[in-house]
Amino acid sequence: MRKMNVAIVGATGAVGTQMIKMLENSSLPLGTVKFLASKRSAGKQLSFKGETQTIEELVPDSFDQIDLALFSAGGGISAKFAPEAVKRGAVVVDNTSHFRMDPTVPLVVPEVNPEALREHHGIIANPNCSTIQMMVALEPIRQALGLKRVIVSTYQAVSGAGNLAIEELAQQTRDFAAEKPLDEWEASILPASGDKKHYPLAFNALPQIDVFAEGGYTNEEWKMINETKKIMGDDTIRVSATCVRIPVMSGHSESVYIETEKTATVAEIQELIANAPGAVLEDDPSQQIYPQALNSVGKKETFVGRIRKDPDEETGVHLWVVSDNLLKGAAWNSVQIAETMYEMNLFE
Ligand code: NAP
Ligand code: 3JM
Repeated sequence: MRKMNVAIVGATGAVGTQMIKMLENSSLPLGTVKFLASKRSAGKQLSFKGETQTIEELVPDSFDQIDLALFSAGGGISAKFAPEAVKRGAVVVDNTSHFRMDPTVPLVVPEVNPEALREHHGIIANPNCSTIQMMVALEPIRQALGLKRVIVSTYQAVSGAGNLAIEELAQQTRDFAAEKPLDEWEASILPASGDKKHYPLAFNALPQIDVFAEGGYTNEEWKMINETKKIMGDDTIRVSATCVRIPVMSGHSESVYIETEKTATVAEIQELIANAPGAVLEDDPSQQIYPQALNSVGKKETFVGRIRKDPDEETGVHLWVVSDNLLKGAAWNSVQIAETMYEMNLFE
């Protein structure tokens, strides 16, 4: 195929910055690469493959001659501009939640359901960061043993909430070090920028990610529940989630409890993970080996450990699942989707 012209929407963001790095190292045959953001960033410069590039303001005509558009600038921007990109002939990989549950839009983790890409109508949705890493860990178990039930609690890094949230935590941490009283710490973004109240994250744990919705669950929790069923193509899997933000910069951790159809030993489950694409087994309690958020940063894989049987439920298994939320959770999964589509000849 001829070279592919790519646009990155939200190129200055926490996700967009990592998209640029993933694209720099991608196997895709790149033509021009456009860096799009808001008017605030237009004219600023960044480096791509050692060359200086200028950021442009996002407008509908930004997508003329573009083959692939990677979106991560918020759901409202995707709602408005993804159809404009498709109209102009681009394939869109969208990182926001806007299109994820649309039945005409594939929701893809390449290790799990690459064949869904064949059904696309111009837009492919990248799942939520917390869903993606859980899918990498659970799909090999589902294939071998069947999956009846998932109960997950997350320990999510602040970088999943964007650059302003990262800066807010950094400032609160400096305030703590300077012994500033708690009531003088600034909190205007977290737990959810669109919500009424804001709380400090430094030295804290906030059991709210995104806003509250039906049944006392937050939107982030509903994303994990609904996306899991769609990606695994099975509405009968019982899923529940509790999503918690903790003061870690990058790397989401998850305590995942599952019930399978068939029983297996810990050693058998460890082998399934060790042989699974995109997963790395880090599980040796005798040597205190287990996945850690800090060690996951900058890596594309999902790390799995602490695998153990539930003491009371024969088919119950506990796992600890860690991945870089900005890479497999967002930028890498998106670029991997594009690379997979290229390999499947889905760019005409
Ligand atoms: P961020 O650090 O706040 O960056 C936001 C980006 O969007 C910036 O590049 C910003 O450009 C751009 N933007 C904002 N308003 C715009 C406008 N009116 N027109 C054009 N560009 C605009 O946020 P982030 O963490 O990178 O996340 C961005 C989005 O990605 C989120 O809103 C979310 O939907 C999605 N996301 C998905 C996952 C996932 O799990 N798959 C994870 C994190 C985020 P300026 O610098 O010019 O303001
Ligand atoms: C991760 O539209 C927005 O305000 C973005 C909110 C957001 C999302 C989302 O819902 O797209 C922030 C961080 C996500 C996500 O991946 O679901």
